[in-house]
Amino acid sequence: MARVQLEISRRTFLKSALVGAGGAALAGYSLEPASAAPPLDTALPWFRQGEIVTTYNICDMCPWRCGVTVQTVNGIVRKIDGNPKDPKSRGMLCARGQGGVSFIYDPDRLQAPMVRTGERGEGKFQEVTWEEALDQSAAKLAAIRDEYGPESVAIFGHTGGDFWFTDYFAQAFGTPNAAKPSSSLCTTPREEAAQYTYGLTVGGHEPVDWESIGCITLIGSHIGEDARNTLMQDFSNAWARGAKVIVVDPRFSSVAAKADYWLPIKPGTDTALLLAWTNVLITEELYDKEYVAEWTQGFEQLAAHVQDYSPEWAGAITELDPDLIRETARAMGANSPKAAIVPGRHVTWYGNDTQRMRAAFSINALLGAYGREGGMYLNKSPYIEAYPHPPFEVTGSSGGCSAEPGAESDELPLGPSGKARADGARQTFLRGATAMQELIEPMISGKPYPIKALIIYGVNALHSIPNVPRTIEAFKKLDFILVVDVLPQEHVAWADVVMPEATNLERHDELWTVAHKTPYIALREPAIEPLYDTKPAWWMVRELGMRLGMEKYFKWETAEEYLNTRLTSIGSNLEKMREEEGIVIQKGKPYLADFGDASPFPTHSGKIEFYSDILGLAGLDPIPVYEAVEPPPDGFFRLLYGRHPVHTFAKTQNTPLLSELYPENEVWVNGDKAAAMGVENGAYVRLENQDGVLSSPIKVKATQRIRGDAVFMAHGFGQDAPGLSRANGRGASDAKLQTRYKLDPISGGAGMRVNFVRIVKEA
Ligand code: MGD
Ligand code: MGD
Ligand code: SF4
Repeated sequence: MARVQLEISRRTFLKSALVGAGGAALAGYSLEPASAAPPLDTALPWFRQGEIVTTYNICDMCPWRCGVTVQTVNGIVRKIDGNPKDPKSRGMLCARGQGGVSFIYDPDRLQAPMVRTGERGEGKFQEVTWEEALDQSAAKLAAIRDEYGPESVAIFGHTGGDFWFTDYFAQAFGTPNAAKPSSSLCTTPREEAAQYTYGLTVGGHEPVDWESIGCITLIGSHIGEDARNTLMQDFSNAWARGAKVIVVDPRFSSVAAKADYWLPIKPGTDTALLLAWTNVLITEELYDKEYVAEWTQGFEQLAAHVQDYSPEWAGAITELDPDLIRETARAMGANSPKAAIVPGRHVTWYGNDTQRMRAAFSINALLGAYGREGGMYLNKSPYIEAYPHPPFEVTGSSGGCSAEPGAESDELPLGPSGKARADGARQTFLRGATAMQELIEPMISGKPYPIKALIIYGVNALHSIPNVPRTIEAFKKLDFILVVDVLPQEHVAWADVVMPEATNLERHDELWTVAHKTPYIALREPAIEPLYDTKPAWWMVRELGMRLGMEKYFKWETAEEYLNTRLTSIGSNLEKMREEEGIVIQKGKPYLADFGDASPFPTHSGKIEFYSDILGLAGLDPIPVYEAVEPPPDGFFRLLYGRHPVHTFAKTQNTPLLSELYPENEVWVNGDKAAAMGVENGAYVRLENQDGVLSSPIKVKATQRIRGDAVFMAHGFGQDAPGLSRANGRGASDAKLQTRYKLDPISGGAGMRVNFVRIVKEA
């Protein structure tokens, strides 16, 4: 891939002293913002230098979104703390949340709107006024809409403000092709599995009833490295209380070190383990018989299905001791109903992921956990009305390309959700469920219909979507690319127009409404004025909408007006939200008992479905079946990847404080394997994948904490973006080694653990 640079010729006046000094990417880091702030009296600590102004916000350092309080003195953000009233943060933050101040004052930030002057990918831009950037973008979008229809504009969105582009603007503009990586590259299989099993989604906040859980099972979910604040608190409390912990992971993760049982499973074989656990729970009668009789259907079929799936059968497949399989099933059964397999979050692994998740959810039902104290509670959404805009052109979820009327296609089966959905058998439809990676191909081939323009809002497109060369091919073919970001990330170099956004601490946003045990609504309000010449997303979509003839959707002129209108429906407004410390908490209905005689499970049968007629009718397995995954070729390891505690995806590697804590990633290699290959701990190697793609150099962590058939690396490094003065060229990228993915036929999720690497020693 050609190395990109970000060259900016400036012709607009910028307020920033740093920009005035001449460069977009200045070396060094100062907590002082670039805007004209009053000189600081360094003899005094910050909290004595002026009035402390507290505002309420939602952390945007990762998608978990803890509620925070922000303390500002003389227009400078000094401290972010967890909002004690917020059900997610409860007054605490993780390291990345604490890094939020240094994220907004990163001097590498995008500072003004820009238009491309060189070739796409060269990274050559000229700064322009907002008028020019908006006029140019609107003219391009209008021309493409008029010639090819609104569906020919795709929108990729993530991060805290994605609602404005991916939901509001997309629906008003009329494109169904809006997608979020947090769906088909992350959670879609579990959401689909939950709907086929319970008729309910898992939702953004996994409903594990941590307060009194007795047995926690984690499958490929590594709390502590996956550093979601609330989960770390909940897990620690449950562990300190003496809850049993079972961890299934080919790697001895941080949480495995706290477990009663660690099952170092052969990668890709989890469904076999789950079926064997089901077998033990049923044959040893450890399941909750009353619950199963009252709330489930298909038990007889399930029992017949798993009768041959003994621990010995699974032991041969998973390379786990059959006695350990039996013992762990018994530990779950002994704690029923206060026992659950935690749903996990990033579950797009091997392309058979919905069935694996269904096998896990069936076990939770056998344990009688769903809707029971100490198991899994039932999430409830908070009550608040939507903004009363006229009906949108496109509503509900995007069907991606397969949503085109009459465009059901075997070649491109999976807009949102695969075959079952194409057969019209789905009960609900999630907008975010469009399979992002499936929108790339139509940009190249024009089939089943062309996608000609792409808006990328807060998505790190060259680090989050597998098969990077294909994405670049698509970038080359598109007629127009608009990027809205805060940093000069790698994909920014491919934009025609760049719009720099104000960060979460500099803007209002849509309300954060969280389905939860205690449903709640949280506020994001600015702590300071936007730095540089940046603007919030709500303003950008309104300005674009007005230029595109969409005035009827933008009767509100400011975010405050929009938010106040919504808040009126719960008898509140922005001022009252502030008095309530930024959070309104409502009452939930977490347990079955809260529903009286009614069923909380909106499936066809009104029961939890071990056997899914809908999947069966669509020609898919009605009960999960184990399917072997392709093994690594000789001399290759399976490439596993995941989170590092102080970084989020590929977005914080340049954040000054976080970069200092962990500047580059390492590749975990089994110690015996490393020794046999003559590779030393700490040595730099390259990884070459099955398609001959070679990584940048990466340091070896030789350790007995990983099996011999896989290697592991933290996601998000190996960036080729010269505008990122700290992250550029550090470590290696997992995404670039993922030239392949396997599509889940039910959810449209992209299984990314199907790539293999060999170790190439550096000369
Ligand atoms: P990030 O790297 O966090 O990941 O996919 P992404 O959300 O694309 O990218 C966020 C982007 O938003 C960055 O470009 C950042 O600079 C920008 N940004 C930050 N703050 C703001 C803001 O306030 N406004 C705007 N406009 N932009 C902002 C995550 C996705 O990736 C997910 S959810 C998962 S679980 C998958 N994980 C994963 C993996 O582990 N490995 C590989 N190889 N691919 C993966 N893809 C998926
Ligand atoms: P991963 O980080 O992908 O997923 O967090 P998780 O859902 O916990 O974790 C991968 C784990 O699965 C690793 O421990 C790996 O060894 C193991 N594994 C690999 N293959 C297999 C297998 O075949 N079977 C089993 N049983 N295990 C396997 C993702 C979550 O993290 C998400 S989606 C988000 S949005 C948040 N992002 C985030 C972040 O960016 N940074 C930090 N620090 N925390 C985060 N928390 C959240
Ligand atoms: Fe912020 Fe950490 Fe909470 Fe994520 S888990 S929202 S980074 S405090």
